[in-house]
Amino acid sequence: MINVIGLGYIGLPTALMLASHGVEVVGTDYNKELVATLNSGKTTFKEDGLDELFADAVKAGIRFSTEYQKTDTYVVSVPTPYDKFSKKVDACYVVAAVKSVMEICPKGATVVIESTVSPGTIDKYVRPAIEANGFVIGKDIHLVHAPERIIPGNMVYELLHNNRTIGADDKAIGERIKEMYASFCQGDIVVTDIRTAEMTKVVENTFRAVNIAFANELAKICRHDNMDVYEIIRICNMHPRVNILQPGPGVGGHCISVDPWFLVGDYPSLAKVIDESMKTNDGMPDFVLNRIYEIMKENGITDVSRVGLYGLTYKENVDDCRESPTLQLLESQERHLAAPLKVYDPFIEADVVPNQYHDLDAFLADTDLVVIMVKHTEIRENMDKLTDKVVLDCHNICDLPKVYHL
Ligand code: SAJ
Repeated sequence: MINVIGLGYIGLPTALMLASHGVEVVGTDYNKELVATLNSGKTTFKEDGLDELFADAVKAGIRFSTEYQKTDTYVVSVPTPYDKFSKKVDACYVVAAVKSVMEICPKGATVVIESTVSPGTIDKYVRPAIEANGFVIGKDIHLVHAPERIIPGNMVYELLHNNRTIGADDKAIGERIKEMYASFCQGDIVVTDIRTAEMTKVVENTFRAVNIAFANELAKICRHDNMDVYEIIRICNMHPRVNILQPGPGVGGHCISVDPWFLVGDYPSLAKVIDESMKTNDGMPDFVLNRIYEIMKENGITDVSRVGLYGLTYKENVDDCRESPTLQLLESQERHLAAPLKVYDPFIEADVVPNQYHDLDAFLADTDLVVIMVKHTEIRENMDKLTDKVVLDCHNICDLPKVYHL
């Protein structure tokens, strides 16, 4: 039996996928409400194909509990926040989960860490937490790092099809865990050492962050001299070896906007390109605020309460607001003691920020300047509703008379 610890955005789909492919699984989370929701037959977030996968896993016998289980294999998938000041990973949840596992697991158990950690975290924090219980790693407890790669918005497909990395001290244990993932994963699974696995995960997200920063920097350069960044990127990308990403109002989510900072935190004098890239991305919400100000002036809009932000999530068609550019923009506004702008997002039912609307028409009725912060399908399908508005389109998705860009 496999005990998956942490039933969030990664742990839940992983547990469901294992269970629906014939593996006996118990999912554990310390959040009683979350476990109660799952036990009542409901999923805890929206994701394409998740409800169907959930139904299959329930049929196959998956169980959810707040208790850690006594078994031979644990998959730890808990959050790894970072310290905003030092930029270093905060491994407290991983360490707490591993300590709880140590209190219950039998000798010979394997602990798989799926959570993203910075290179060296397992040596520095996880091994001591295991050894503190008198266990000898490699003899009494086996340790594996299997970072995930799935992208919110396409998680179920990517869980099945992405290649994976398994880092293990012991090749034979790595191969055993590879078999476990191969129960559902159709991609190639590489077995390497733990340190390499830690580094690859962070490097993958850093690669994307740096490339997004390049696109964002181009947007700023092009704005300065009134050039069309989208046309320039489109033409450059026709070159066989150029593939520039898209500029946007900022970078959110719990991965691309967080993981590269681990390298900056650990190697401040070496990770220069990464540091500048992260600053460029983090500066985008302020850049959007400046654009809003310029566009208001140009259009004689004096009442800031007539400005509305479309989208609150960190990207399109997901219900996750973590580190979202809209939240970053509102925070920046608040620091300047300004009244918060109006906000609407079809994916967010709860009240997360002040001045939040839950109906597109009501939101639009109260706004003259609409800022498209997120390119949800909903707004793409309702472009006609924006024809009499001034629009700041941060994603280059509208073809309307009064459109401004980044
Ligand atoms: N973004 C841009 N321009 C682009 C692409 C993205 O501004 O051209 C923005 C998005 O709007 C969003 C942010 O970047 O705010 C991140 O979105 P994303 O779709 O690039 O990535 P995530 O954070 O949803 O998922 C990433 C993925 N990593 C890579 O593609 C290298 C995913 O595969 C990882 O599993 C995930 O991080 C993770 O959990 O680490």
